Amino acid sequence: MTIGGVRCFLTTVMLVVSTGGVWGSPAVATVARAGTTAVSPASVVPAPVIATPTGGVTYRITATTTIYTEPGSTAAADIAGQLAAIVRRSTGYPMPVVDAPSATPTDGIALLLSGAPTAVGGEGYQLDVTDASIAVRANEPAGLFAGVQTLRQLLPAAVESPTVQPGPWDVAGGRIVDYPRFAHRGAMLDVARHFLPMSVVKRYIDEIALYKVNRLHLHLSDDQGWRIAVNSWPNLAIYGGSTEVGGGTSGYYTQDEYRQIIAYAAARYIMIIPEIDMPGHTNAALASYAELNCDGVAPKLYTGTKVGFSSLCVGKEITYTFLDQVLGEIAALTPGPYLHIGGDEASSTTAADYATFMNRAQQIVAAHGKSVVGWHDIVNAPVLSSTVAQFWGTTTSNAAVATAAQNGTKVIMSPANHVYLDMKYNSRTRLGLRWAGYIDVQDAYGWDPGAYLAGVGATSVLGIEAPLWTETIETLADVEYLAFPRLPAIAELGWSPMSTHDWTSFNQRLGAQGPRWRAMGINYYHSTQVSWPTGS
Ligand code: TNX
Repeated sequence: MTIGGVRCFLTTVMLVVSTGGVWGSPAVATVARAGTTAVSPASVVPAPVIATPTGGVTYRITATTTIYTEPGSTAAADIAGQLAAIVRRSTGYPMPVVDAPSATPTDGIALLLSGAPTAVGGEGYQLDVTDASIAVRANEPAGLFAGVQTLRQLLPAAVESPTVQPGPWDVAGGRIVDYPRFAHRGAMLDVARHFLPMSVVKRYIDEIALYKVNRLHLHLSDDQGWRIAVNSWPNLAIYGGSTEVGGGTSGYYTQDEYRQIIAYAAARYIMIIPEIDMPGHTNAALASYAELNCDGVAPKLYTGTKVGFSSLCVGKEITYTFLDQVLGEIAALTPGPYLHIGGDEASSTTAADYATFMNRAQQIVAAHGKSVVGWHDIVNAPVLSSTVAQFWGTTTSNAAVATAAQNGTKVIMSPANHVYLDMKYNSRTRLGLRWAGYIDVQDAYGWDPGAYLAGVGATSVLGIEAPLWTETIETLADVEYLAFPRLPAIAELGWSPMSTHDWTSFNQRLGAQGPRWRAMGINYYHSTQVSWPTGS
């Protein structure tokens, strides 16, 4: 099979899967004991499209290794700087970053924007490891970044350690040619139910970037809190952001902090998608401004966990002034093309009001130059052709979503019973909820986003997203416990071709991440479904 002039080694992919015992398990077992042994290319998560090892060949990073980058590319230099920072900490080597002397460096690690197959597109890459050098080649910086995430996983797990480790630092020889299945590979953090400070968001960005996630959706407002400063409506953050579930001390991001989050994410090739949920899930806003309520009376701040009791006042014109000003400020702060306007569980808004409201809200977003993402409830209103629906149901058929998809609406797949990271793993899980069922790793991994929802084929699917709602989540450790190991499983569904989908091989590769997470200090859940190497 040929795509854009490049042979697609489907048979090779099948070989990788079926010979996982040769390239997978033994290497995984060795990593477990030493944490410093070269890792097989077959251990990477998400599974690469093609991974072809070169037997008996190893590249060793030493104190004299240089990182070469595409001359004149500040993006390549920045990516190299991030790689160097990780490798310097654990190896103690200087790892200088310099412009590549030629298009084919004969030593060191090269990050180059030339020579990649056209078929890997903007986010893919080719990675070659010989005994003399490593070369990551991509068409765009995003592809270089993805290739570097693969390279991190090819290095011994101890490379992620914050302190100097003994080494050696070997990378197994071979070639990887890799590119994503879906454009949208997302994670979502609900910073409204419990506020998560910028440091936690940045750390989560680092963690999801390693698995080639390229979208972070921030759920910035809900009944319990408003989490972003809006200059035209200052009480939203000052008053509406003053509490959270349980009533603890809370907060919000200043606009400067929000910009910092965007820049931090952008440097890791992650787009921020901000969500202001409406017309329901709006108690924090209604409590902050009496005039937004139909009866002109502001309700109290809310610290419980019920849903569906609040609604913006659809019949008042000030509601649309509010939308225009709030969404206008957020659009101006956000470089990405999307504004998420929620739209879920609007049970206190009539169907007719919901349609009226969503119609105007979509026009307002369009007037600010952005496209709407909405929870899939939005397809119950007329949608613009640019509006994207995020499916969060627990069934495999939804007539309204299927009809919308057939009319051209793109869908982000977030089936709650597979990807809701706030669901408990099992009845003994201390954190999380259970309304969509227990979700262990096999449930998170065992489905196909392109063939899941009846009438919504792969071409209608923009991608996949794993939301983490925070009714029961308060700290980074809580976030990590629910996200790992399920987030990497979901990330693989977004990136890897279905031809690589195989629980037995995935289980080995996922287990091999355990020592990495230990080195990174990630508080992951030791699911009994995963073959963790000894000691991880
Ligand atoms: C449903 S999913 C919600 C959220 C809750 C979540 C808890 C969706 C669009 N709405 O308001 O936080 O369940 O799992």
